[in-house]
Amino acid sequence: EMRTLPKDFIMGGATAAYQAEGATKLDGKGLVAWDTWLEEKGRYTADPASDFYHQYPVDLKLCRDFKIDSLRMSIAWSRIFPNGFGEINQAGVDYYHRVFAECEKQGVVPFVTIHHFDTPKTLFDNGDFLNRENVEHFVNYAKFCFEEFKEVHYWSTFNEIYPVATNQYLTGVFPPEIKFNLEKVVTCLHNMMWAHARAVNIFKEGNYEGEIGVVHSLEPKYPFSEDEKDVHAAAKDDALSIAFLLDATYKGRYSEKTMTLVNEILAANNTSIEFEESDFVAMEKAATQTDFLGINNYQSHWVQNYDGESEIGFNGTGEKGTSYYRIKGIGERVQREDIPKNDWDWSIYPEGLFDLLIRIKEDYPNYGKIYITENGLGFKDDFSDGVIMDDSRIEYLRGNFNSISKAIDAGVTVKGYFIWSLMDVFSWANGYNKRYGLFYVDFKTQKRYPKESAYWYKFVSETKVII
Ligand code: BGP
Repeated sequence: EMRTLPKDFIMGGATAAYQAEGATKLDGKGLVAWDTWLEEKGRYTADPASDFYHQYPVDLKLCRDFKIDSLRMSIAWSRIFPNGFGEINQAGVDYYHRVFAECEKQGVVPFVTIHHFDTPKTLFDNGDFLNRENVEHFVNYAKFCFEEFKEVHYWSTFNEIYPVATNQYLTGVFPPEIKFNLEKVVTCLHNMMWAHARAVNIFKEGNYEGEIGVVHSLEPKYPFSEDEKDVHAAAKDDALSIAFLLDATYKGRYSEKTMTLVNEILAANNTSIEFEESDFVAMEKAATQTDFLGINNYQSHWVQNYDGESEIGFNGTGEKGTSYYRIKGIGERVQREDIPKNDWDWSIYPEGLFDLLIRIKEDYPNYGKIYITENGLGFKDDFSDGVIMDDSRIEYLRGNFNSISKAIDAGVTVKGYFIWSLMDVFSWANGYNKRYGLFYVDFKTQKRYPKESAYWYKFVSETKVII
């Protein structure tokens, strides 16, 4: 028997400014660290990406035609404030008003992320979120957005705080390429959660219309075996990557259990952390008035005990089997042979999403409501004469939708889903061969082609039956 979704369940598509817009230097946009970093690497750049800067009417028309109710997108901070603060670039402000007007015209609801991996370069070079001055700049930028873009009624403060912290300071696959610095990781996590809280409080104090939340990347961590040491390794990985952020979001401080594990990780890396007590005042206030949790979930991990030095193998090319992940003081993430993976070694395990949703309901009963803000399958899609038969993506989606449907039946409030991604976009650390879109993008001509999955998605959106 086929499962269903609630009638009012939102079916959306997700994008991010830097990955979709292109036009990285057009109309007064300020630089981001990625611009220079990618040029130096020489592998690929984010120009023109999917040219959303010019193609947004085409993409929004596709949303309408394929029954995509909502577009998750982000505002590029450096289009508005080229230097991160101070002088305003009116062309950038006007651009987003045009995009939102087009959303309105096509009946597509914008879900807007304020920060999606693209801090203006001046602030990034000055320490990004390790520097508490930049928290002030972020909060002012967020406030500017609430005041200016009244046509937006769904706001996310940040996209994926944990990947920001770890890709920048643990695995080093994002600029500034710092590796294994756990002190910076935890500082970044905390400062961003404090910044998030302050933005939420401003939104609520200002009585702006709509909902505000945060988007966390949440990838369940299971022990690889029942061995006590593996159980402990998984608990530590979970504490840093999941509990730390959910505690901050919904309790406004870190629970003793979480901090014991996080302190153990820090101690193993010869460091420690102290927080400013006053930060928790803003965080506790925000915890009671956060409207929703955005969940990005692609995969799950199995963790075993690891006693050696930290070492990372990052698969950014889609050469299957090239990744490894071993972190001193945490553990080693290992593949389970019986669980399928994509070419980038990401496990395909829809049960993980179900477990995660249940866990949130149990551990954070004040979570409000959940939107799945990203989920999808990275795949080297086969393009033949305009036809893309992406059955593995459909199968992936079906599994995850079934998990969501089961979780809803078990009492979890999940109000919508945004597939990553609406159309093929630029992938930060993988470039252009890792495709996720419902719409195939020929990056040379910028022509869009609906994949088989787009027709599947349309059917599910219309009927709410998971076929
Ligand atoms: C999330 C990001 C997205 C997107 C996605 C897919 O971490 O929020 O911006 O990139 O992952 O990841 P990737 O492009 O690395 O496959």
